[in-house]
Amino acid sequence: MNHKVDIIGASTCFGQPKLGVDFGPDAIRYAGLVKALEIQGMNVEDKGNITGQYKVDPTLHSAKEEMGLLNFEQVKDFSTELAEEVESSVKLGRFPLILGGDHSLSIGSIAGISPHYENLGVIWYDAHGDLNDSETSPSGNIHGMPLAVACGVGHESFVNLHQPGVKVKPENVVLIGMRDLDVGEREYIKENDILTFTATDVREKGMAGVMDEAIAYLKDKVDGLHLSLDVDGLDPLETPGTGTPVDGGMSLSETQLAMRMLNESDLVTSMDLVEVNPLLDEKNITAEKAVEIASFLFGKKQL
Ligand code: NNH
Ligand code: MN
Ligand code: MN
Ligand code: MN
Repeated sequence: MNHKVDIIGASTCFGQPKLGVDFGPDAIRYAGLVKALEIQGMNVEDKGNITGQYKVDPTLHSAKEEMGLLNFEQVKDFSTELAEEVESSVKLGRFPLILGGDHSLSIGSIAGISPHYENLGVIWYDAHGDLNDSETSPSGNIHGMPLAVACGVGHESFVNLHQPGVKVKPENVVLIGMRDLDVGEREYIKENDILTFTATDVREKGMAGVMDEAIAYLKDKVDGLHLSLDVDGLDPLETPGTGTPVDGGMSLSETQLAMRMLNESDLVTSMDLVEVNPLLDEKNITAEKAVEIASFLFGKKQL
């Protein structure tokens, strides 16, 4: 595991309609992220927040649509700025830990990371596939699309953001925790044969079994591994402070186990920790669990 960690706050809410997820990065900081990682021996640098040039207007609830994409301009601008920041972190040999913010930020984070790898792997830990495009999306919310974009599907200015071309091959993707997939996403997963573990697969095989399979599948073919963890992958009883909760999710202890196994695999080179919305939370417990999850990825153990 890279010991040099850059914390990059991705303070955006334009990928979905609920205000407050842009405060996620600061909520995670207030829950003690920097200290928690320093205790694990990490050299941590907090790079502050990326905001993009567009200001959030809390009185304005109607998002502007462009070709079925809500807040298209804002997401494009934000992602471009984030990709630059993430790329400079990777270039310095540091581990970018990107705090969200809604999941549309992964358009930018993956665009900044992938040029530095021949074969970037991605683990998408989420209730959702985030594999929609403007045609399959039931909502027009771009936070349901970033993995499709990374795989080369979607609006060309997203697909070619920061660097032209496909950022991640579908055969290098593993989905974990899926339980709310849209019709078009299911088709995409089948057509591209994406290794997928639903929430009930986790129940059936156990998290250890799932992570063994995921790590074995990725380890010999990828030269970098990006973990994109949406806190709605966990059960809403664990992480209520998120915009689109789905029952039947992972527990904190299953997630800790997954993180411990990833730590031991030594494969992970970057991470998004997203969809923490303190305005929907109860006493910041979702941010506290986000800190716990990151701590386990960086080596925290219970004994
Ligand atoms: N699949 C739905 C959509 O595309 C919901 C996406 N919401 C998420 N994704 N939180 O992780 O609108
Ligand atoms: Mn989700
Ligand atoms: Mn570049
Ligand atoms: Mn997501």
